[in-house]
Amino acid sequence: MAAAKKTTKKTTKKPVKKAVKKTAKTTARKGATATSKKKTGSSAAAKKPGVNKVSKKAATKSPAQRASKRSSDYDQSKIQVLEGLDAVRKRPGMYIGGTGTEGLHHLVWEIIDNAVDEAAAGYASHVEVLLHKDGSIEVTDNGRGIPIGKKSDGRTALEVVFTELHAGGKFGSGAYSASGGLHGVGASVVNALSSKLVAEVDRDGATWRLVFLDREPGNYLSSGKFKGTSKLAKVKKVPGSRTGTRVRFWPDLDVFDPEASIEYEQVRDHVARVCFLVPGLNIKLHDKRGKGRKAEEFVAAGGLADYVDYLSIGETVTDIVTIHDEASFEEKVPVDGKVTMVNRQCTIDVAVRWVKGFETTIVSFVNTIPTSDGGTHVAGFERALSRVANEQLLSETKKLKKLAKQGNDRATPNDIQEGLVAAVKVTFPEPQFKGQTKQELGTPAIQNLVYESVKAGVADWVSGGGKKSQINALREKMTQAILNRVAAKQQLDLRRKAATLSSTGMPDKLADCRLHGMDSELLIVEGNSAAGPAKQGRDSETMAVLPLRGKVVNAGKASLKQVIENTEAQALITAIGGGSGPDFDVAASRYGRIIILCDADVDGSHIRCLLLTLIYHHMRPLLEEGMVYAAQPPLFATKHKGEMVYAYTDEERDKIAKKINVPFEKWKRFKGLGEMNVDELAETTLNPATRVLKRMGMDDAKRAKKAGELFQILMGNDVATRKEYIVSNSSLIDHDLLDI
Ligand code: TSJ
Repeated sequence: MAAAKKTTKKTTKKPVKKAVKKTAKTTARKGATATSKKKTGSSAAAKKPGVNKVSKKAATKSPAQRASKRSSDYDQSKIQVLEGLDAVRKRPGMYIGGTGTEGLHHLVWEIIDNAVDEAAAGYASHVEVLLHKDGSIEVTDNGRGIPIGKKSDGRTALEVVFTELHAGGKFGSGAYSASGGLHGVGASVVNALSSKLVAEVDRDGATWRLVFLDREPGNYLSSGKFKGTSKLAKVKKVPGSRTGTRVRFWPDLDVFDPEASIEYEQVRDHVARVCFLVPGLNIKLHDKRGKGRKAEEFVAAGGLADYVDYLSIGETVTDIVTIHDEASFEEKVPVDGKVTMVNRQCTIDVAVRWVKGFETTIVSFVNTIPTSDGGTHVAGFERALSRVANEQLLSETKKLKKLAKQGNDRATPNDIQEGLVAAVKVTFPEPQFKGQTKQELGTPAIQNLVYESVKAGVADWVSGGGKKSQINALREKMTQAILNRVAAKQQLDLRRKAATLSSTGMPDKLADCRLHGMDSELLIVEGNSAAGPAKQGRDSETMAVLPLRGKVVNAGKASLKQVIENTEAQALITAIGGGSGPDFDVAASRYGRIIILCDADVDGSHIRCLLLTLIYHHMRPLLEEGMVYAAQPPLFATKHKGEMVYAYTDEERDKIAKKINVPFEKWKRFKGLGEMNVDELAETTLNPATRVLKRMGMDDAKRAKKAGELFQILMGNDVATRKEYIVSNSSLIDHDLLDI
């Protein structure tokens, strides 16, 4: 599911007082300040104490190369480690989505979320976030402290967490899940993109420190010089019971865009959201940059239900329904090149409510990680709602009966989710993420687990668990959503049709005249080829041209709806402007004459019949008032003494040919109006002084209607009927009806 999907949105709302406690007090600890020497330039390495000597020469070398030169501590494997981090620096976008503000925020979330994970696991109750004036970020928790015991290679977990890419994957379900097991990028990515990082752990009666300078682990000597080493520095003694982790990092200005910045509001939103995910967790946030802000403290007592309440705006339709379920699934995981099946435990937590508005808010999480692009858990959730809404809540709804007959009564996800406020959270180890910024859950098995849990939970609520009045209100809300959608679509279809009319309300293809009144004319012209010359040859003051392009509906046969929906009929009715049917107002007609201009062939007479039938059925007063004419284009033309001479029938041509003594070969035969040039058309059908028109009356129209039926038979695809008709009525076709 894309982030842009309808109105689903990220939780970027301001914390609500009810759910969030604030305090102005701040208790920033000073432990990290010993290493917080100010960075003054963008080329951080050159200006750092203790690095100056090396950095001038080795500026173009990788930290790994520098490290290998500088200290014998570093064996080949360590160089590889640092080169791994260099890969992150080469393509930061692959790990944090970019090097702008968003990417920078990713670093902050990574560190905060690791502390929050410790709290989610039940080991920490307080987290503190400090935004320092020097651009560094410091996060402290009171959890167990990242383990500091030496492993066989002399390195500590603390070092590994910050130097090994995806260390969490390697540690897997082991002890060090905080370093990446639950998270997208891992703390090593933060180190990779920082010029300096200071990690401190309170454990065993002391504060232990490891500094990473340009990703390389070590510590400052008392001289101020930096020494690369895996050995932790014992900073000071603390009470034996005190445990916790503190991480402060300086984003590398060589990596991030100059305009990238950490935005307080965003940090605050992140922190507020995280509080809802870990009930009871207390997070203090203090921005010391700029003029300085008062510290804010966030605590949320409840879980997702509190969150949904916090997100609910306006009057509610239902209470909050919560679902908690546990399930397991199998997953194929590659372990040392071999694919093994592992069993995963998964908990599913959902809180839903509907409010009276129309917006949809679905927030989703995997463990404590927000999945702003949704994913398989959200897909399962939405599918379950669709299922319960359609199969249970809305079935047999009276107001939907009519739509049900058209098979149009199903609620779409949009109908169901109008006014929905929901939080969906799944908790399980090693989730897979998809998408550019890895904010979409990909683990496939999750979809069905969530689907089943939510289906059962919501079904229970609908069939007894919930208040009757609320369930009825929800049914009514969704029913209205469906009805509104269907009505809106019809409206849209109508408007789309109207859009084919120009802004004046007239059909686009109408070439109107400037003056309207008894002396104006509408020329209905068959086909495009004749429309051009007609437009050119007309007197545009009083003559309008409406070309017909598509099929004209047979108004003698069609339903009113079919007529209304016929583009050509619509164009004609609109152009004439007197309305249609019993309401037709002849006085409102925009033209004094309606002139049908069709070819003198079978197709032409068919179209003329259809037009007459249409007028007969829907604008009859035009016929009654004698306002409808058929143009009589000539069939033959010839030149005599520099003037055109026209003939309208074979007989007429023969007569004239004799009289003016022009042989047959010198006559031109028009197969259609389109074959005439502008002057010919103007003279024969447009110029009132020279053209021949035939007035159409009611009788003509009635005959046309009959002829229309005949044409239907002649031109329709019912071959048997057609054959029979032609055999038994051949005389009628030739002489009577066709000659309209
Ligand atoms: F992101 C991070 F790694 F840099 C980081 C981690 C940053 C911050 C501010 C805190 C933490 C963090 C990690 N806090 N708490 C922990 N906990 C552990 O790493 C930990 C401690 C003990 C055990 C154990 O099994 O004894 C296991 C873990 C994962």
